[in-house]
Amino acid sequence: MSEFVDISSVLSGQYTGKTVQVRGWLDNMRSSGGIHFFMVRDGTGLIQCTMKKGKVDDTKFEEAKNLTQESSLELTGTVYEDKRAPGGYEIRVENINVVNLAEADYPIAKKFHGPEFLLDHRHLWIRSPKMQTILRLRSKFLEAAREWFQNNGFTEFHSPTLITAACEGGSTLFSVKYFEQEAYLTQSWQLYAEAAIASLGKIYTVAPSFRAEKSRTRRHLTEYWHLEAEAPWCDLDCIMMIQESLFSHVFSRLAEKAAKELEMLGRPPQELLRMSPPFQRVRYDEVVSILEKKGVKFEYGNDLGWVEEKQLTEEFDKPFFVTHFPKGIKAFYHKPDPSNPNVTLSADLLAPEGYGEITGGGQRIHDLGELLKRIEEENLNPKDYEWYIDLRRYGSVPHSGFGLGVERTVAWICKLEHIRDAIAFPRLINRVYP
Ligand code: NSS
Repeated sequence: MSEFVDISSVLSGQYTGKTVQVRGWLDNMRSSGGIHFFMVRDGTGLIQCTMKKGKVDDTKFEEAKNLTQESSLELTGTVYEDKRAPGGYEIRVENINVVNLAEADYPIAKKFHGPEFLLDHRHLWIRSPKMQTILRLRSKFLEAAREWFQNNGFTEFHSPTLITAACEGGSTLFSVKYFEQEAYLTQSWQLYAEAAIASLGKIYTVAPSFRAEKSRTRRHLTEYWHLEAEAPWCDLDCIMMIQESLFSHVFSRLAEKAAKELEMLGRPPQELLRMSPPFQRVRYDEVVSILEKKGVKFEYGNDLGWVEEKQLTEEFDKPFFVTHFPKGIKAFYHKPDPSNPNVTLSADLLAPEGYGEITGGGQRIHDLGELLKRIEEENLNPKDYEWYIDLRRYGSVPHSGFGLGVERTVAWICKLEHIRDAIAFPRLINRVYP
């Protein structure tokens, strides 16, 4: 056991009056009237530490004058409750050990920097209070989601990243030289998940997906984290209800466990709770009429883009499902609606406030003949999908699934302007560094 304690536990008051050791990074420092004031952060919290001349060794007091922002330190001192200190507690330092004296020219000075500069210095910018808050909220979001899956009988399953056939159409595949063969980076776990449900039943994953998106938008990454689920014996309605139950759990957990982070990001927890399910279901053809009424130029049969989704979300104050997309704009595996085979049993979940699509999914084709027909209609090579087709030969059952874009969802929850801030090291059309 380490003799060091977390700053968060000091801020909780449990060490008041006691001597503790903390370690972390110097967020900033000032000196006045024979006292140095250090703000020290350790990833769990930020605390004021004061060092008074005469209370520490004189040379240490003098040396501390030269401490630089981001220096890493070990401090020993006594905890006092002090209303003047940010957070209400301070550590009065008795001893200091400088582990690494940071170079004086910390690139991220406390002044305005443009977005490209901050992206170039992302390795340092992730230390900023805003990035810390978002990354912590992202972690709590995934923790809550995993908890829901575990509580509801889903098994975590892992599918390969290197694959040979497109799931979501070939246009956004990244190709990789795989020895003498061409392979691709996966766009979704889905085809493999459909195989695994006959082994494990209900399953989920959280894994990176890759899309060679040529579009430079506020909601596209080329590498993003995909939370996906697949369930046998489940139809379109069932997969929408699964998502409602998942969001309901996540919202209440975040309101309970991440209230501070949500407040800091300008999203009061009550606002999340107010957006809890049920989520309205709106058919694609109704969407076309809504857009028409709003005077948005949109033709039946086109996919919803950023512009249309933004307009549409103005009509709703909670997430809502858009269902029954036409066959032509959905991947080959979507099950055509038996009552109107021109549309599919599909559902995308759109977030309000201009954010738009955060999940996509629906019911899959489970009939062999129907799948072969769709593969042919889409001009795909059945050879590329042989093993996937096989699943319809041996114990095929009705089944459904969905994929949730983690960054899109976090960006919406955190009210971010751009998806890049929902991930530590974003991969964008023009950026794979740092
Ligand atoms: O293409 S999707 O709509 N659907 C699938 O990939 C299905 N195979 C998932 C499934 O049923 N298992 O992508 C799902 C979600 C989508 O709603 C977005 O939230 C997110 O994945 N997504 C992205 N996020 C960030 N950047 C990009 N480029 C991106 N593309 C999709």
